[in-house]
Amino acid sequence: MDINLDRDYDVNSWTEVILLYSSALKQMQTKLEILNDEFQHVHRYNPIEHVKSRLKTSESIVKKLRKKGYESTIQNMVDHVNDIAGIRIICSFTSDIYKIAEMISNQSDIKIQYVKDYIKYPKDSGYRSYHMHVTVPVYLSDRIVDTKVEIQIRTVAMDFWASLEHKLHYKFEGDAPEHIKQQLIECADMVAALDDRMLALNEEIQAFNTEPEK
Ligand code: 0O2
Repeated sequence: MDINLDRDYDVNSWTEVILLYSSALKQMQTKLEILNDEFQHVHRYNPIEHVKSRLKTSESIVKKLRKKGYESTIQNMVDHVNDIAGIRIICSFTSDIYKIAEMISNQSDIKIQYVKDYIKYPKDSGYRSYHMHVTVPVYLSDRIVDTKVEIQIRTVAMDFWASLEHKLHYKFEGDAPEHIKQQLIECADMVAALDDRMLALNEEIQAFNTEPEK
């Protein structure tokens, strides 16, 4: 790692910054648990299948700074790397994604910085997911720090594709042959079609359950 840690000031800053990001993740995880429990209580249904969280590795932070043309300093990392704290929410249906995003947006202490809807506008790779860049307040002993968190919301099927694509791409160091890229795009389209079909099926089943008995 070549983030400059040769001065006490930087070591302290690094530890403090990491403490903030990991606290922000804990804060978000609790919020999501509460939302899911309440949703289960009211609607007898869990929109969230599971949640994963991670802090970006120092190597990955340095790589991103380099890619964006910034020096590896703690200030640059705080200012320009928006996904040091990352939460991934996996749900069953595409409609759950927008429900969860709305529930998060409705929390008054969460500030939405920007949203990237890669479901309406998939990436060229075929990647689909809904990204929210937010800040959550972290309450320290003497101040409150709004801390950045990237929230990725996707279905089980989108997550399956993204995990495998990530592994395959890693093998080619991001430069896969054209025919492999093309097949991955086709698989992403199949995943999207599967999501649409499962959603339609779920809606049909829900309507069937609520139809009055004759
Ligand atoms: P990792 O290991 O997942 O953390 P910004 O963060 O807004 O300044 P950036 O970095 O261009 O800009 O963000 P982008 O492309 O909107 O989203 C970045 C993250 O989304 C990636 O994180 C991946 O997690 C995921 N992602 C984006 N595109 C793809 C894709 O084509 N395939 C897969 N599998 N995942 C993708 P990192 O930093 O790459 O790594």
